[in-house]
Amino acid sequence: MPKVIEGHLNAEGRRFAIVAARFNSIFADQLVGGAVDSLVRHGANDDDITVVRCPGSFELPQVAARVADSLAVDAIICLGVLIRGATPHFDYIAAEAAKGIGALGTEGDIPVAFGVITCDTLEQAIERSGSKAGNKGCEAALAAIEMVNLYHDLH
Ligand code: RBF
Repeated sequence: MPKVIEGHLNAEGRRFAIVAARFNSIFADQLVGGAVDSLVRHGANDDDITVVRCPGSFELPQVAARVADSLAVDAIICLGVLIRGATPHFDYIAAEAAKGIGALGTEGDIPVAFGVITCDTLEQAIERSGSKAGNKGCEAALAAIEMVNLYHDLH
């Protein structure tokens, strides 16, 4: 049998920051609720979860970088909702968010989860923020829990 190293899903005693964009807040708030619920149901303490709000998904990497420097947390969960409009703006913001959040996770010491949904339609946003396609905030929180434990085991 090969040796397998993988993080488990126990969030007990871990500290998390959720950095969430306010844009498209009907959906963004649902992602925040899903992420908090997921963390608490996996053992995290309410007091160990800090939610930081920023204007839009473009700002997520900027804020998350400062959160990584200033708050003593084990992982950061970035949440945002991008809905495609008539202009290419969506693509610029999505690229900046993905690149910046990815770089922070690669270059920093703690895992940074990418819970930004990129939707072509309002219906897709509804589906991904707590209906047919689940809640992507929940899924990002699970990824963060797993990564915290994985990094712990890899030490
Ligand atoms: N932020 C989002 O999180 N989701 C969006 O769908 C979104 N669409 C935008 C569309 C336009 C035309 C503009 C100007 C901004 C949009 N933003 C969106 C906000 C963006 O992430 C950022 O907060 C602002 O550009 C200010 O830096």
